[in-house]
Amino acid sequence: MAAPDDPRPSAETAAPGFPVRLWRALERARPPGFGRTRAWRSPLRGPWLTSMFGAVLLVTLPVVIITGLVSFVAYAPWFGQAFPAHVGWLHLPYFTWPTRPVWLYRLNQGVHVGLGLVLVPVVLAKLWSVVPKLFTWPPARSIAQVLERLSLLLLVGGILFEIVTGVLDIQYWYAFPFDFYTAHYYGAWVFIGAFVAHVTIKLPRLISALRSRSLRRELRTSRAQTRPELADPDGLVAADPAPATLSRRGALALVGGGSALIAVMTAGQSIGGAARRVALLAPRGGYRDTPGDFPINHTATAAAITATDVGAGWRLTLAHGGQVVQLDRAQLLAMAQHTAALPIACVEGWSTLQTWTGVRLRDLAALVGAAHPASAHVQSLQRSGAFNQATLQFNQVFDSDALLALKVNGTDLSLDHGYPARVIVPALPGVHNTKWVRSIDFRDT
Ligand SMILES: Nc1nc2c(c(=O)[nH]1)N[C@H]1C(S)=C(S)[C@@H](COP(=O)(O)O)O[C@H]1N2
Ligand SMILES: [Mo]
Repeated sequence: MAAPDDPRPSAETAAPGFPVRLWRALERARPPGFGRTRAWRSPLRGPWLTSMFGAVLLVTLPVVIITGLVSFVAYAPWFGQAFPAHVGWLHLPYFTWPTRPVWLYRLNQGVHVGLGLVLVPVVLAKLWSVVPKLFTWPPARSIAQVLERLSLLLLVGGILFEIVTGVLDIQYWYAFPFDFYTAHYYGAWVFIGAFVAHVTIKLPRLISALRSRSLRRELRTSRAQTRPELADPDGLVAADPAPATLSRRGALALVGGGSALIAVMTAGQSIGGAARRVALLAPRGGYRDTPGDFPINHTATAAAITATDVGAGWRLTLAHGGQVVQLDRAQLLAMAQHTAALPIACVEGWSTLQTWTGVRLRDLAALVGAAHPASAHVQSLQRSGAFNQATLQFNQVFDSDALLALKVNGTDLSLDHGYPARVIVPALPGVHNTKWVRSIDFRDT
């Protein structure tokens, strides 16, 4: 029996009113390892340390959440081209995705993926700091606690699911039998719900716990001087703490160092330049970012584009209502050429800034008398896959830097980058910059 003045919950006490029979049945069903509060002995565990990690996540996770949901809107889901295509009311309010600043999507996606990865050590540290609570037994002593633990299951399960599906996607390892985007999207909403509930319940506790110790003092406390926090009603502090093998300062440095290392090893995929060379964790990190060597996402071989597809017989078909115009590459090169430095920014977080030359999309629209089209549907020569077509908004067609690119960095497009012609539009999500373009249909409605 725990001493009556011991506020720590233990397996031996049940809340008043808890059915004794049920409690005994639960005791008999106790799985090995559960309910052994004395098995968790780190003297670092306590509300202050948990709240430090919690505070970092409280400030940063909303940024990951918002950029993720914004990315969905950037795909222009009203054209039925977002993943997943139909989400009902489960999205941010729609707005026309702007074309300026040109780095908008690059920044959004770099932050979503980069910050998401950088926070993994913090998430793991926070889980470590509360792990004894996952093993308490009986699993709940009251209805309120059942609900709380259920929300924690969604919270912990939700974030781990988002991390795993996110990482597997950017590493191109489709290890699961369901659609990544659909799972990641709905998983996000499960997590968001649990996150909001958790913050609402825990915020006062977080504030009081942060006030219980001084960060400045902790940063000056050595391992030898490290003592457990005061016993807390949540039972985070070890009942039988072992001597410290690490100071709190050391624990914070370990987690911060892990995050910094991930930052160094991934940021280069979004920033480019010399940083890309040390972006060893990023699958699109190996490129030198020189004119002839910047990331290729899907090769011509993978897209089954053949030499005859893009040979002398290639024609670009422009359509608007009943009007149809066909142009070969020489005719496109004879039109007014425009050059713009624009990024390709993939949903997976990597991006690259290159200098593109080609014909303005609005000049192509004019050829078929499309003065004010609502949208433009671009179709690739590529026969299969989900990325072989895209619908552009009006502003994405009429921006002065919106191009059907024929060249990049002064030379003809390579086959892998979309020869004979590809779309490049400012701030457009990478996936909609269709390569190996076959036709553009300007639509008035
Ligand atoms: N036809 C076609 N266009 C495509 C793709 C594709 O698979 N097929 N991939 C898209 C994606 S997801 C991105 S991020 C960019 C990458 O362009 P890059 O390979 O030239 O870097 O092209 C886009 N255009
Ligand atoms: Mo992409």
